[in-house]
Amino acid sequence: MSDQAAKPRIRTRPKLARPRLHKVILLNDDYTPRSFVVQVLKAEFRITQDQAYRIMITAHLRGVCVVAVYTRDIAETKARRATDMAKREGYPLRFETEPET
Ligand code: TYC
Repeated sequence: MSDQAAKPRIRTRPKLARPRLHKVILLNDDYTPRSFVVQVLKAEFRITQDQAYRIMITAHLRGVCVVAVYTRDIAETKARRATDMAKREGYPLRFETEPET
């Protein structure tokens, strides 16, 4: 048998854990108009009118709705931009982020 036959296969590149994803969560409030919530969702997240409406109405009825999941940086940036967009118009609409379990 050849000396080179049974080379152990050594993993030289350790497996990296995938970065944890973070949810962007839309919070309901009593003041922001429904149409404005839909407008913000469409502007900041790549979703259709229909998807935006469903997300808005879910938050309206249940108090919160997950909009999408991203890596932490992107989730935080989108939540901040969407919340700021509402703030500039004087609405209390809020988006928060939370790590996925
Ligand atoms: N509850 C608001 C209203 O009745 C509409 C609304 C929906 C606001 C979803 C925020 O995340 C929200 N005008």
